[in-house]
Amino acid sequence: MIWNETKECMSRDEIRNLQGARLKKMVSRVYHNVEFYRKKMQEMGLEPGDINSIEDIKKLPFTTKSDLRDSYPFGLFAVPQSEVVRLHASSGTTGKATVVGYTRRDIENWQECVARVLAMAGIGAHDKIQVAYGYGLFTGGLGLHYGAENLGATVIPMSTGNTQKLITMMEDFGATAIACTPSYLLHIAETLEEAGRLDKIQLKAAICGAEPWTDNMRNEIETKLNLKAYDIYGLSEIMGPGVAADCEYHRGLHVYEDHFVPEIINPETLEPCKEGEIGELVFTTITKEALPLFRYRTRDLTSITYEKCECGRTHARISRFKGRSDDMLIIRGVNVFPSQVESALLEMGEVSPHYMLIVDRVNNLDVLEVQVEVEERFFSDEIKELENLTKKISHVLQSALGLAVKVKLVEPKTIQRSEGKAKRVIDRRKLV
Ligand code: DLL
Repeated sequence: MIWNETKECMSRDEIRNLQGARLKKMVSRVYHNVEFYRKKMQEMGLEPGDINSIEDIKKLPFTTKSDLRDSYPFGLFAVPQSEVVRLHASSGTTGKATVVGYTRRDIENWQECVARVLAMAGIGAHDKIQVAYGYGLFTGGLGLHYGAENLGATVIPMSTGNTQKLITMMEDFGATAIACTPSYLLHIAETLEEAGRLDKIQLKAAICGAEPWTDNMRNEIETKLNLKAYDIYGLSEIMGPGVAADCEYHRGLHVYEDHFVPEIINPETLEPCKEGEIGELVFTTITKEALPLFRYRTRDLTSITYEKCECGRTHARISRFKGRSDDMLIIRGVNVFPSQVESALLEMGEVSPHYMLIVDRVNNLDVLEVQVEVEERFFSDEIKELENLTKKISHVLQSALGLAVKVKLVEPKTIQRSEGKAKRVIDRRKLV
């Protein structure tokens, strides 16, 4: 398959013309099929006929995660349910998931984008790739899986959770590539090192993403495992993994602009940022059928360049992420909002609303500790009661967050109070 020449090396004019034509069609379809957007456009005095070129994208309304949450589960879908072939979901601030849907064509486009990412990393039909992102509602596992199959590679669908088995299969099957979060890959590397088995593996490429990581972390991964590590970005609302990825030059992530139109805005003023200036990344989907979104505010902070890359690709590139403009934490690839912890704790009724999230990286794995204040009596009574409450809270939080959590109960007034905004999170992870 010739990914490069046909789709990734168009001139800037060709890209903009293609985007304009696709945007025009998309806006008209959405106006007729999605009440939410029709109303928004009507309020702004906007009609589909007002969108004629890519420059007109600025006339469209923004979409936020809370718009998706408010229309839970399918309110923003633009096709009848019979055309939806897959659903995925990611966690949201109030415990309700954000639901995303795909038509058959959406899945085809998704697997093509992921196949491009893998091809850019030098992976092909002769490779065996272990997919060690979580399978299920999270888009990581199945997203990488279908992309790799589309490319013709041999997929080993590991999912997460059993590092020893993963390592055994990596050796026995002779895996040549792996896809997982960068922190998990470092953990795998350390486990291999401790077992003295680093020389037994044949990995040559790693496709890492779903959480922020730095070039230092990339160097560490590459040196320890003797492979090349590539950055893959995406978010479920827009598609999942494969919205953007980097090439062998690592000069930013190429955005698949034939499907997603990126903009960088100032998150306060909502005005566009200049090329190279850091701001919030916003995406408009121009080919999505089931869940097309106008100007979706990702909250991810980055900058953009439209210069052609040394590799020859012409799509816009975004720099590695500088953080988020909201308070979402990403722990082992799972999105965690402090407010989710709060509502889960408060629903239990037995604990005070004073809590603190402490995130750390132990043996390269992110660990979340939740400290919760409980009544004095728990410390004077039988130790059993304290243990039972700890277990109960761990259980409640694990099911609310979809993540194992260490719970530490503390005495009243231990957690620092604040008169202004409460500080709920201590993030001790240093991105090495
Ligand atoms: O994390 C999709 C994905 C799966 C991407 C596997 C890459 C690999 P969500 O769970 O919806 O989707 O989380 C999306 O994760 O807005 C970013 O804040 C963060 N994120 C994803 N990739 C990267 C990356 C998947 N390469 C949120 N670098 C996004 C930094 C990333 N942050």
